[in-house]
Amino acid sequence: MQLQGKVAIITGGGSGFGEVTARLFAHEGASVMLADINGNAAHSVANSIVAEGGQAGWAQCDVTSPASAEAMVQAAHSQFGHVDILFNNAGIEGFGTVVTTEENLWDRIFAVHVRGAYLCSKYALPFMIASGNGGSIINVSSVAGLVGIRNMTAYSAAKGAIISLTRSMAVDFAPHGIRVNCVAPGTTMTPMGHRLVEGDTQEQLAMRMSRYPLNRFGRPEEIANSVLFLAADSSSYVTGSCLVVDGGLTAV
Ligand code: 1HS
Repeated sequence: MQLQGKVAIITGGGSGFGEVTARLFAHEGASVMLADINGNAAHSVANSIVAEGGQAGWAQCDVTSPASAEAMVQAAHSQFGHVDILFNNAGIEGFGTVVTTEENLWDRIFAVHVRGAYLCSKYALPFMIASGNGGSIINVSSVAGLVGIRNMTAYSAAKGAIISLTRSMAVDFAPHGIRVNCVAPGTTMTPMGHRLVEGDTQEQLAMRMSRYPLNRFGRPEEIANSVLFLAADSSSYVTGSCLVVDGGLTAV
């Protein structure tokens, strides 16, 4: 039980990385607060974790709204008594070059990924600091934040910003024993990954797959295991890092 007695907030907890990570965290002994803009999805994952003997709560939350992010963090603290781990996982995809990306899509992508991680951290950190027990924040970057991925300019720029945000937060909160890291996955078979792949022609899919030396896309559990490592004490000397979980894409 690597997270026994810990309280973890997971944004985007209703599906994808968030759902799979929440189930793993609960299995490792954490109480999990599932936050999602789709409240029904968060509720249903929380119910299923509780039915399996875990501890879970849920909140409908728009991470781009200060009031919504603050209320969600407060709810986690009220329900479970402390906040130890924050997985800033909420994210959306979007496509286009700088020429073809609509301004509202650009703003929405930055709002969900960057403003969302900023706001949830802003409201969770005071609880972590007050506890005196340190904490762990895990953000989600992407291979798109490290190398150029065609036609995903806003997404790539936001995922690059997440790496800088991670380093900056790591430096600011290290004195409180709070570690901040990010993961950088490649295409993974979540609902988002399926949408990416399903939009491909056969030729595009072959080209996408050919970038992965391990010759397959990621499984959500493989990302969740990396997030667990960063959340748990096994990574006690790791902060400000970006753990690349990409089947070798960025090694080529
Ligand atoms: C969406 C996810 O963050 C990965 S970006 C797409 C990378 S690739 O599979 O098209 O090379």
